[in-house]
Amino acid sequence: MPRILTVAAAQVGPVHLTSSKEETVERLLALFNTAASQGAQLIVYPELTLTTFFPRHLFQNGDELDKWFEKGDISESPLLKPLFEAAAEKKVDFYFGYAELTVDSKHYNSSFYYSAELGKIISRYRKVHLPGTFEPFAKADAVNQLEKRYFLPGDIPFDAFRAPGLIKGALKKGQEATGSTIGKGDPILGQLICNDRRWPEPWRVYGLQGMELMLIGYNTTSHSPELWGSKKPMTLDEEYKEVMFHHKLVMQANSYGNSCFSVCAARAGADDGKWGMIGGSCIIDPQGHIVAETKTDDDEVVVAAIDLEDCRQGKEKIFDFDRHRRTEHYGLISEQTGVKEPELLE
Ligand code: CDT
Repeated sequence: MPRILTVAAAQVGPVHLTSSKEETVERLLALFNTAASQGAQLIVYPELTLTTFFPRHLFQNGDELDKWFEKGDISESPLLKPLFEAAAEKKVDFYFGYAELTVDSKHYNSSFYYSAELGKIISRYRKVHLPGTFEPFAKADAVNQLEKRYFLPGDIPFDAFRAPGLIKGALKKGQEATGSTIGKGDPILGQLICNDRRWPEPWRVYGLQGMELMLIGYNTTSHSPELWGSKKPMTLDEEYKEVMFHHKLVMQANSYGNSCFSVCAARAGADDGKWGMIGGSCIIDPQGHIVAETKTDDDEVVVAAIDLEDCRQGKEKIFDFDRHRRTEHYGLISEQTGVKEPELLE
């Protein structure tokens, strides 16, 4: 049975150090209206959507740092009120990445999922894989990524969740007829943030919960030789292409390997005219094909109607986990963090 819904990636172009959060929210509303006018029922915004990618800069702890964060419960934020209102009025769900400062002063790189049907946030997530370094690089012109300094690793499990109201005729609890309920209910969603997408483990944990649609926001710098570690010297243009290649590689491969759709949205372009970040916001199908993709590094929306029934082929054949996975061989994945090489030969 078809289970069709229309999804969108809302890519956000440059946001400068001097940009106010209010002017950024105006842009997010314009993207919202464009996506909604094209029938989007679910919009994915980027990671740290409200500000420039501040972890590239060194700030002192305290007010200088905390001004980049949203304090307390984001659902009460006056700043985001217009977006919550638009979503409630137009009946559009959205995923949103932001810097979270909890009431007990913990800093996280977070996202949430707002359900228009229920009129509230129904799922929260905090980025688990924090890239970069704690200390800035000594080299004066290095591009830093101080996420380990500014954020705690996420403490929320990779919990898949169902979002109501997106698919007509979705099977509900208590309506089960004979036969399996698998692939018949409301869509099963997962959330990740940026660097998480490069790690197969979280995808698989979601995949094992039947996840059908992964939502991801990202800020991916196109020039960061200290962190990307390319062996051969590259021009800026070559670097951009290489970073874009790896972005699509992990999105396509992990969507394929878990037989799910995915939607990812970039904070793209050159913040302050100099800090390059890739675009490449896209919607990917369970066979790993890109079905829609942005063409610029600016504010841009892509929209596609997807049929979650298309997840069934992979989930029931080549990636039927129940029949094919061999967990007796996977122990190291959860027991060991770093690499232990076999002993040297005589
Ligand atoms: N924001 C974020 O996680 N960015 C990382 C950059 C890695 S280090 C240059 C990413 O994986 O895209």
